[in-house]
Amino acid sequence: MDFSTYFLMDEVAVAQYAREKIDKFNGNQLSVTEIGDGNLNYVFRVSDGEQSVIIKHSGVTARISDEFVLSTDRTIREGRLIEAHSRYVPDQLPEIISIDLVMKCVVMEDLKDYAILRTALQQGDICPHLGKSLGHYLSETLIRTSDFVLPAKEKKSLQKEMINPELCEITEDLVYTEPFYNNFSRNEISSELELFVEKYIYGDASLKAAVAQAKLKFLNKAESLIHGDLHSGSIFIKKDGLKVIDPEFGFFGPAGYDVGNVIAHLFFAYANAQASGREEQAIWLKSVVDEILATFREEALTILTENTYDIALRDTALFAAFITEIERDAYIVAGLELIRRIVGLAKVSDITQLHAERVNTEKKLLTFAKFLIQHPDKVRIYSSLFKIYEAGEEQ
Ligand code: SR1
Ligand code: MG
Repeated sequence: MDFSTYFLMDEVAVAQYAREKIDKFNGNQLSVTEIGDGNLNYVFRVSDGEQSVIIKHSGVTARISDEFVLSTDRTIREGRLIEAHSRYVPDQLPEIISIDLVMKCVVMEDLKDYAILRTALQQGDICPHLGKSLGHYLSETLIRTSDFVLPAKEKKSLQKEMINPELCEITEDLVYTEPFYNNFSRNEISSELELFVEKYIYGDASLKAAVAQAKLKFLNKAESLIHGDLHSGSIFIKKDGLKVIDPEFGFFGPAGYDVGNVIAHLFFAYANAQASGREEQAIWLKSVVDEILATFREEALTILTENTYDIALRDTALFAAFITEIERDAYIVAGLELIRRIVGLAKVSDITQLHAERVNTEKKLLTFAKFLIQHPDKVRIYSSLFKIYEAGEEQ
């Protein structure tokens, strides 16, 4: 096989690639398994029985559907983004071993000692460090890549490298547009949910007006280098740490996008725990969301206070306003993410695996999501986001 021209590799090709290109395998006998469960790319685990690596590789269309035709460079960008974020949180990202510009693949550390957060949560796991670890990841990656800390020219040069129009377009369509209109074929709801969605989502003009404002922000606000798809399948955990993977949707966008995504997926996990009778875990999940937000706020303020390099931006009131605005954006994004995963393409198993409780859970989450999108400024009246969720009605 010739690896000097791009082709879409299968397991056999990846084995030969690894034998030829990865020093530590040195021509050894290798086993290769495709283990990806994402929507876009292929993920191969390569092992010689003792050591293993992950090879992430992209095709010319998305794995989920050929209707998404995408540049294979997305994997290169993803590798570079992991390297960029690794400057701040090296322990919370996989080590990048090599990036192949021709074969459009990234060789990285195999996180075999870690579990996927979504799977672990569905199995009932409790992971005490989760809130602090995620708050730390979010503050380090989002605040240190903002204009306060990253020198303007450096930020603009990284922005050029991280520009991501194709995958941003997927987000613009799937998160900010399609779930709010009944004429998109990629939306899919059960017949029991139809009337509710027709009336309260497709039929709500003021909701659409709030979403329009949020979409404009996503299109315009080049605030921080964001992950862009921070759901519980992109987070790997173990007893004493976590690693964040898969930032293929990353670009310089609104910092609140990542914070809001994490919150939404913890609500999915909470709803799953509640519907499945895992009360202790549900109580713990509430504290995780509070801890993420508290840690984010505290660490963001410290980073801004200690590292704002531009004298003209060194203003305590500005720091506080900046963080408050990120939180506000995050509430709105959490609402959008909840709606798009219930109404639009790319559902989450936390919800699809529910049976009798599914429709009521979906309605409750949709009602909560609408509140977040339409009334982000009212959130601070409540001691916790869960109080709003539990209230269960439009406020
Ligand atoms: C076509 S990709 C569908 C979704 O999967 C990813 O997880 C992103 O959230 C994207 O919107
Ligand atoms: Mg992904």
